[in-house]
Amino acid sequence: MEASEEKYLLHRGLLLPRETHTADSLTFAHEFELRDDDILAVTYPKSGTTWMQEVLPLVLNGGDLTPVQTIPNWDRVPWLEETRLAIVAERLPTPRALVSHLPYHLMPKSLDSSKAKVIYVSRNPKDVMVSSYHFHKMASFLDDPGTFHEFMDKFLQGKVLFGKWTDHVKSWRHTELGDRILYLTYEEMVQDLRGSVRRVSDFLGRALDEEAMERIAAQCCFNNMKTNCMSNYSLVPQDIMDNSKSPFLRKGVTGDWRNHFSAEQEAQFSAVISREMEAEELSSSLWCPEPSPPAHQ
Ligand code: PPS
Repeated sequence: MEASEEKYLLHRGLLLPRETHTADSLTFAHEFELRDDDILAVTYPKSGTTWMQEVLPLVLNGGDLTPVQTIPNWDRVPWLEETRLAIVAERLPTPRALVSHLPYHLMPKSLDSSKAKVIYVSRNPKDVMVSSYHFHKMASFLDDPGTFHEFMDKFLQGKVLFGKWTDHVKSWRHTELGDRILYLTYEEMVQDLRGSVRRVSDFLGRALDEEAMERIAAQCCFNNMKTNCMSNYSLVPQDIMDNSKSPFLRKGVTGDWRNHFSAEQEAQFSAVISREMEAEELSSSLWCPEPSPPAHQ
């Protein structure tokens, strides 16, 4: 089944939800003047965006909880490509933190000409797909996902939001950004949140004492974010995002794909992803992170 025109905008070959994207918002993003001290967290959808919208303001404010307790995530760390940016851009504090789902080649020119920094967060594509499948059930501005298998076919063909996962990850592995880009994985954030926050603060040159680090890690843990109405999308009207169908902060774990994929589906999925990542020099553990299985059952 093709994506509905009513719900999606086609932008440079990518499907984007009309609910939050317009031709104007995409032009605004394209022409956006990034500043040297801007920070952009980039993700393929369902890879840790909301998490970074929590982590970044805390790191940039030395662990002050005020922004994450008083400003909804979409205004506190807005999406580069969404309509809200034009509304809130002028009042963003400096240094500005933004998020984006765009591939590298659709970044504004100012990314190259500025010294803005990028944090690229990736997640195991099987868990990305599972998270996205449930998200499609609760978000009325997206097409119904159909069966899990139908959704898997669409995901592998890139007939989903922001196109193919493999294209996105590859585009951000080959940039001219040098030491201006930090690669993080959702899996390492789950495994060691404090260590991940430390990597972010070191990358951004923000010294944080142990107490601030502790406060940030506590604020950003799944259970806390799940109850933070500024971060859990409960402020969005239910007819747009229905948390009773599937909460936006759903499980927050690694490896949930095991509860969804049959052995055949897993084999088919992995074969396609491996083939498309074949030319990458990276080992599969880097682009397809998987926590080690327990030593014994
Ligand atoms: S979106 O729609 O692209 O902005 O979604 P995104 O925020 O990238 O991804 C949503 C998934 O991230 C999980 N999440 C977290 N996991 C662990 N800890 C914390 N603090 C956290 N915050 C968000 C969220 O639960 C979604 O994953 P699933 O697997 O569906 O639970």
